[in-house]
This record gives sequence, structure tokens and C-alpha cells, in this order.
Amino acid sequence: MVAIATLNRRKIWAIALTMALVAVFAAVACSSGDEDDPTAAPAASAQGQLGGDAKSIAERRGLSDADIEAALKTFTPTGVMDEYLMFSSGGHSGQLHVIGMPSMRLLKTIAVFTPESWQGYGIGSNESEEVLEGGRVNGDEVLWGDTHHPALTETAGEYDGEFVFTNDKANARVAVISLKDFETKQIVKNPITLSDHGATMVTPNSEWVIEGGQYAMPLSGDYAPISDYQEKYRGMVTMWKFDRAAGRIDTTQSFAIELPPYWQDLCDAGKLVSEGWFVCGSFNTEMATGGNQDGNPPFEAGASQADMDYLHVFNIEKAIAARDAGKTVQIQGFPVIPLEVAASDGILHLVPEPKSPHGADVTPGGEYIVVSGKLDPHVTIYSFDKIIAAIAAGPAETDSFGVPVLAFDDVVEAQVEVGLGPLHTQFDNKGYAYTSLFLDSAVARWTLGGPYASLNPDPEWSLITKTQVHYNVGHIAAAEGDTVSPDGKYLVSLNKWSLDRFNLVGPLLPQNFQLLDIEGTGEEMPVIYDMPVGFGEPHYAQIIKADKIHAWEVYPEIGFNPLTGEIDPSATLAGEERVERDGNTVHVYMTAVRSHFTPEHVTVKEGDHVAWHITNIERGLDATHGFAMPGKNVSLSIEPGETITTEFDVTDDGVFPFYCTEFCSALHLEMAGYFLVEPSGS
Ligand code: RUQ
Ligand code: CUA
Repeated sequence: MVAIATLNRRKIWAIALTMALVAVFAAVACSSGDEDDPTAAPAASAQGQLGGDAKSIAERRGLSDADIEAALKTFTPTGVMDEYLMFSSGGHSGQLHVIGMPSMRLLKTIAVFTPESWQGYGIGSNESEEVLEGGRVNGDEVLWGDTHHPALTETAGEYDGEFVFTNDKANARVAVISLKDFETKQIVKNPITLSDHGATMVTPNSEWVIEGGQYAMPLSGDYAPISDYQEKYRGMVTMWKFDRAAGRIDTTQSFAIELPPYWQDLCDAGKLVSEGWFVCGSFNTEMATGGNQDGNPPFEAGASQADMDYLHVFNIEKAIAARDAGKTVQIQGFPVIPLEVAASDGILHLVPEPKSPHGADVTPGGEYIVVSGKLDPHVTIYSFDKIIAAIAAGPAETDSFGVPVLAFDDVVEAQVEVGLGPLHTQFDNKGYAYTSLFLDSAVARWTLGGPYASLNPDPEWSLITKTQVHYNVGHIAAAEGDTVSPDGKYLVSLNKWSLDRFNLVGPLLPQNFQLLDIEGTGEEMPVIYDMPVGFGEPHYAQIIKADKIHAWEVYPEIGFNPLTGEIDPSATLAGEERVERDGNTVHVYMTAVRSHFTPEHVTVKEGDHVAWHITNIERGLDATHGFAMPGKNVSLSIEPGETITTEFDVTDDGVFPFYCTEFCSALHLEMAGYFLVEPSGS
């Protein structure tokens, strides 16, 4: 009833559609006899009970009872905040997207690996270019990425709303984003490999950010023919040490573990009873090398022959101990625990997993790992207790690299047949697990056993229901879904295809986020919103309670540098504006405030180097100014309090009108100036 109370307060009853929705809502609540359960189904036709205008609107628009209920559950009036924020990867847009739930309103795209001119990211500001510098690949600038898995920082296994990490699968990079200002603060390049997929996942207190690789290659970066695959190519997982106080990954405390040349896939960290461990799935344990151009089986066939691949199980403490004991080797200047040490020191064990697995997801209490084989209709559930017991008992077998392999039957807890193409699993607070089914285009709800069995009336380890989604679902994300206490409220199905859902916009179609209401039990799990995603290919998302995030309204002080977190040495207050020459370098100390830059004329000579520092001296919420310098590839966004620097060489004489790109005031068009470049001889 909260939403209705809010509507009531806001006195917008005059709107006919709202009236209709409220009328139906009342009918729904009455007919179910349970005012606290807005998800309860109406006994009679909701449309039948609409009066006057509302009924005719519903009829005219062809809205069903289910449509009206879905609207009631998601419609969020302006000025009302969303209960959750979803941080969604943006695939090869290289960005991260912030979406309010349940409204599914896109609130922001955070520029991460790809320059973005609205935020002035990578378009001339020294601060953002320094961040992007960290992501150079073999010395080259790579100005895009393929984000797959965002990971919010956790404290004691709960999202704490301080930072979010994400990976770049295409170049094996990891980014750190602060949720104070929703800006990227750091990009680190993995020194020993070129692709990652089991990234980013965090340990329950975010001391470690896990980055699992994907496509095996020589970790030295040197050439080796594909015929040397088994000898020279290797997989890896990297443990990046996160320094929370600094808000940065500490590369000097980070290290990697060399792995067999299987294609490692998604990882997840243990929690509670399994804290101190992490797991990564893998495929292509066949070590197929492809080569269909020469008549060899393509990767898709060669990598799918075996009935089992290997779940990799890592002991974090033992890995740290080996690192501290100096058992690492330096590869490309980075400490790496060799495969033999990982095998001999109990750092790595393998567990057979069926068949071309994809997801590996740890239950909220840390008791189980759920694995899905893309080519197997089951989810397989392993018990951490059993894994630890089997490790203690001493595995009888090893793989061809000498890594101990546990016996499947010793460690498996259950298997549940859920449907075709199972991928990823999420959890709720009612003892249900949810698994995406790519081939079925469905989300399956099934029951956990063990300590979860008492949380719902359904039999343990069994399929309860499936909801159709449209279409080809990859990940699913549940509210607070990767924490030790999922909320059990909403689940988003991140669908790859959206054909027939939306107006056609040419052959490149949007993807589709579908919001499912999972608050009910049993078979009740309706889709309540479709959100076209026309800004990248989301892979994974995490959903956090919005009130956990304490973002700044404006930067804490005038002259704040968001990268250093301190007052910028070039911060300029009102009255301090000036232009200073230091040899060939001209420093411009400028302020921006509605509706002028000071100074408005800046005169230099051809051949000079310009360092242009702008401070937004506003304290008003939302009073952002932009700065565009024509012909210089400079677009800055200067939020209230922020100081930004852009530097460039002045190669041509001429007259360059600069202006503010944010429509900041009635006289915004007047917020402009002239950059005057005198010919060098003058
Ligand atoms: S994934 S393809 Cu998380 Cu299923 Cu990247
Ligand atoms: Cu400042 Cu427009």
C-alpha cells in the first residue's frame, strides 16, 4: 500500500489512468483478502471493476488484468525514488549502467573503458586520461572494453554500497568505480593474459577481487605455435588486493595462479561456512585447438566432447601462504604461483562438472555451489563440506598436469533437472533458487535442500515452475542476490534477443531486461516489466538496496579533485582567476558559475602548451557546467565543486569560441568565451 499512500499524498488523483490503477489495486487487494500481499491474484476481472474513464482507457489500450497489475507494481511517479539500483554491465559498450527498480528507469551510464563525452570521460581531462592510461595493453591505448560482471563491494557478505568493480573480458582489465560520485577511479591491466571472464567477483569483505582468465595463451606474452598448446599455453586466475581506504587495487600486493590450459569461466567466492575458498568453472578441458580452416573440428565441437569439465576449487589462505613463502615466479613482472605449486600446496583442486558448464554460484549461506552444464538439462549442486572432506581424505586421481581431482560422487549433493541450456543461478530468502535457461527461454524456480528446506512448503531439490522470458536469457540477477541475505523481491532476466517485443529500429535490435516478481511462492512468478536495452549488451548485473548508497550531492569542497580525493593544487576560487605563463606553457586558472566563465578571453601564441584548469564554484545540486573547445577533442563535465584540468598543444593560430555544453541557465548560450591564438611571429 506504500505506493498508493505516496500517490495519495502527491494528490495526482485527477489523472485518469492513475485512478484506474488505484481502482484495480483496491479490487485486487479486496478480492485476495490480504491487504499486505499486493502480488495476490484478483479473483474477479480487474477490468470489469473499472469505472468511467479508467475502464475505457484500459479497454482502448487492450490492457489485461495482468497488465494492470504489472503496471501497479512498477509504475513509479516522478519524484518517488526507486527501492533498488541495478548495476548492469554494458558488454562491448565498455560501460556500466545504473537502473532504478522497479521502475526500470535508466539513471546513468558510467563511463568505464570507453570514452564518453557527456561525462567528459577520456575526452581531454587529465584526470580521466590518467585512469584510461592504466588500461594500456602492451603499451597501446585501447579505448573500449567488454564489461561482463559488475561486483559491488561487500562487508561481511552484504553489499555495502561503497564501490563497484567490473571486468573487460576483451583485454583482461579490471576497473574500480566509486559510488560516491559514480566515476571510474582506476583501471588495471592484467599483465599475463589477454582475456578474462571469471571477473569480477569479490570475497565477503572485498579484500580480494578475483579475475579469472578465459582463453588460455602463453602467459609470457611470447609467441608459441598452437601445436604447443598443452606445453606452452596456460590459464590463470588473478587475486587483486583491494585497498578500501585508498579506494584502489594495490597491484603490489596482488598475484596470480597459473592454471592448466582449460578455458576458465565464471568464478564465485565462498561465504560464511565456505569463506576462504573460491571456485571457477571451466570448459574446453578437452584442450581442443580448433582449426576448422584446415578441416579440424571447430572449437564448438572439439570443446564439447567430454562428459565432464572441471570446477576449480581454490584455497585462498594457502595461496597467500605460498606467495608469502616466495614460491612465486615473475612473469611479465607479476608474481605468479606456478601450476606445480598450486597442485602440491593444496591451493587448487578440480571437481568434475557436467558438461560445458557456465555458471558457478555459491548459495547465500555458503553451503553449496550450483553449477549448470550448458549441454546438460540439470543443475548440479556440490556440498562445500563434502569437498573439504574429500580434500582432507586425499584425492586418488590427478589430471594430466598433476592437479588433484576429487571424485564426483564424493562431493555432489543433488542434481535437479530444470530444462534446456541452464546457465546462471540466483537465490532468494524463501529457499528457492532460480536458474536461467537459454534454450528454453525461461527462468526456472527450484528448491534448495539442507538448511533451506524448511523455508518453503515445497519438496527439496525439485523444480517448481518456469516463467517464459523473451528471449535467450543469459544471466539473471536478483535483489541483493549475491549476498548472504538475498531480498527475494525482484529478479531481472537479462535477455539477449528481443525480436517482436519492440518497434523495429533496424537490424541491430535492443536487448531486453524483463523484471520478474518473485515475492510470491510456488508457481507465481510473473513478468511485470519489459525494458529495451539499447546501450550495449548486458551480461551480468547486481542489484543493491538503494538506501545503502550514499552518493555525494556535490563535491565536498570547492576545488575538489575526484581522482586524488583532495583539493586540487590548481583549484581556483572566485577572484583568483588568472592566466600565467611559465616558459612555453600557459596556465589558465578559470572558474565556472552560472552563467559565465572567468576569464572570457584567453590569448596565447601558436606553439604554446596550454594547461587549462577549471573550477566549478557552484554549491547548488545539479549545477554542472560543461566545457567544449572546438577542434581540440576537449569535452569536460565539471560538477559543482570540481576542479578539472585539460592540456593541449596549440598548433594553429586562429580564433576558437569555447562554450558551456550543459544548458545550465537561461543565459547558458552566453556562457562562452574566445580562445585567441596569435601567430608565432607576432
Ligand atoms: S557470462 S558470456 Cu557472465 Cu554468462 Cu559472460
Ligand atoms: Cu554553464 Cu551552460
